[in-house]
Amino acid sequence: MKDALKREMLGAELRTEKAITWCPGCPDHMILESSRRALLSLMKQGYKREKFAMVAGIGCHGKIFDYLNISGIYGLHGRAIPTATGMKLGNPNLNILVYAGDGDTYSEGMEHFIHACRFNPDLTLVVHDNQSFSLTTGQATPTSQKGFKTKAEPLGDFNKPINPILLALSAGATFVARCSARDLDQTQEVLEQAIKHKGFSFVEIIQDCLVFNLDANQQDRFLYKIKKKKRNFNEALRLAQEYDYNLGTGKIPTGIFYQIHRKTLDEEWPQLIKLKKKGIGWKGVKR
Ligand SMILES: Cc1ncc(C[n+]2csc(CCOP(=O)(O)OP(=O)(O)O)c2C)c(N)n1
Repeated sequence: MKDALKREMLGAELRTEKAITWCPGCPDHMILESSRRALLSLMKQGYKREKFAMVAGIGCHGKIFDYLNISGIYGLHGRAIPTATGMKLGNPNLNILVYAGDGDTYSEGMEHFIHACRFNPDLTLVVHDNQSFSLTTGQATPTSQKGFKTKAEPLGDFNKPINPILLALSAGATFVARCSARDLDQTQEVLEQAIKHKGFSFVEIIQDCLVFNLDANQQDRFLYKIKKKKRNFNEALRLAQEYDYNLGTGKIPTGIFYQIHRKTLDEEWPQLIKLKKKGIGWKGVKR
């Protein structure tokens, strides 16, 4: 009885009983906390807990699946987005969050990322971008800074990093934002807006890896918040180019770069529109 009560209380706070095994001080803790606060705030605004679901990728970031108390699926490395798209098509009434790493999203899962920007499924993608494949002990990802030395790249990564904000904009994403994990208030606010957005919302969260990419820790002085306003596409493109993901150079704008309305994947599908209106999932089961 005591245990059941404890579980119920943890559930109400969206926490679980699992011991958190992220490194002390890892910004993944902060992404968990800003997500928890965003969901609790949305629940106060009328969102139902049982309508939230998540898919997590594989990596340090993916452990958020064990700590945030909502339903979902632990995905495969690189395949969190298609898994979430399937969930959304199965039950168009869910609000689905996808938690993925930069390795997960921009390396193994790059094609899914680009097509999600194009197809516009009504999902929220949260990328924990620590500029390294951290769970596998720190190899370079597509956003690692040029020259990043690792055990696998002892001479330094010779590739130029991609710019995920620029990529998402050019692929047609309808909501594009960047936050710093350490800014819990801004991250909470942006996550709420992203979840409310009808369509594919992409939230890139800059975070440190305290163990494998120490250079990525020195970025705070470059961060600044962009004005909250409706921005046209060219203005968003210009802002996106202020930071090229090579560390120690340029300003790093944070906030919502761009938001536009376009029909979502499920709005393009008449069968799904019907199910959505009835509030039921694929098999006619009331949810
Ligand atoms: C298909 C597949 N490829 C590779 C792996 C090995 N793998 C597991 S975690 C991981 C690194 C994850 O890096 P990232 O997505 O950046 O997340 P982080 O650990 O930095 O949070 C890799 C390469 C795997 N599990 N499955």
